Parts: sequence; structure tokens; C-alpha cells
Amino acid sequence: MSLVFYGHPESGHSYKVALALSMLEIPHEYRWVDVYAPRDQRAADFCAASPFGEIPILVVDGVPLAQSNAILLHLMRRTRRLGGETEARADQVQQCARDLPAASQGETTMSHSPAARGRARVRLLHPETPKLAATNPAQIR
Ligand SMILES: N[C@@H](CCC(=O)N[C@@H](CS)C(=O)NCC(=O)O)C(=O)O
Repeated sequence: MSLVFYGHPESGHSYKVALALSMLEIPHEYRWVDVYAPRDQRAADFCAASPFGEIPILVVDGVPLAQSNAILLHLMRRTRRLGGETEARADQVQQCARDLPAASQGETTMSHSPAARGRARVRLLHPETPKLAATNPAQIR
């Protein structure tokens, strides 16, 4: 599997993908994108891979994937890890991911929303969660 990951160290959306790639120990090529440059002045290969000019982008065997959650779901299903161990579990995680935007927009009631409960459940079910705390962010570029 050939992987090219376009991101930026200050981007939280990129960080999610960088963290997953790190936890899964998947070799990939990292390409830094100058997100402070005007969109039409970014590298041509990035513009070709990202029609809307956003990071993160993960190019898998020549096919660009956009949207951090979609990328995470792809990695999860492809590796059968991080929630993708079984189809049923992957579907459950995917459903939680769909609910996440609603949860992140919630206010003080967020922890009481079904979406937040789903997220907490994923965290509890996740066998690799403890590694998150042990991951050195400096190693993720
Ligand atoms: N919904 C997208 C959001 C991606 C996003 O907002 N990316 C920002 C960086 S965190 C970006 O590319 N900003 C530069 C720009 O829009 O020109 C995702 O989850 O991947």
C-alpha cells in the first residue's frame, strides 16, 4: 500500500490522521502543506489531490481521500484495528463518527447527548486508548 499524507503540524484535523498512522505504525510519505499560503499558490501535487484545498489528504495507492474522519474510518476498516476489528464494530464506530459534529457543537449539555455518550463508549471500548497518552507528539509530523 502506498500512502502519501498531506498535512500541517498546526492542524488538528491533520493531527488526528498523523496519530492514527503513528499508532498503526503505517509507513507513509509526509508532505507538509503551507496552509498559510493562498490556495492557488500551494504545491501543484497537493492542489491535484485536494480540490477544495484542505488538509488532511491521504493518497492511498494514488487515490486521494479527504475529510479526517473519513480517512480514519478508511484506515480502521483497512487495517482492522482502532475499531475496525469486526464489521459490526466498524459500523458502530462509523455511526459514532457521524454523530461527532453534533457533539462538538453542543454546549454544556454535550456530555449528556447521545453522541457524546457514544464517543465515551468508543473510548472505553478501545483497547489501544492508553497508547494515546504515551504517544510523543514531537514524533508526529
Ligand atoms: N472537515 C475537514 C476539515 C479540514 C480543515 O478544516 N482543514 C484546515 C486545517 S485544520 C485547512 O485545510 N485549512 C486551510 C484552508 O482551508 O485553506 C476534515 O475533517 O478534514
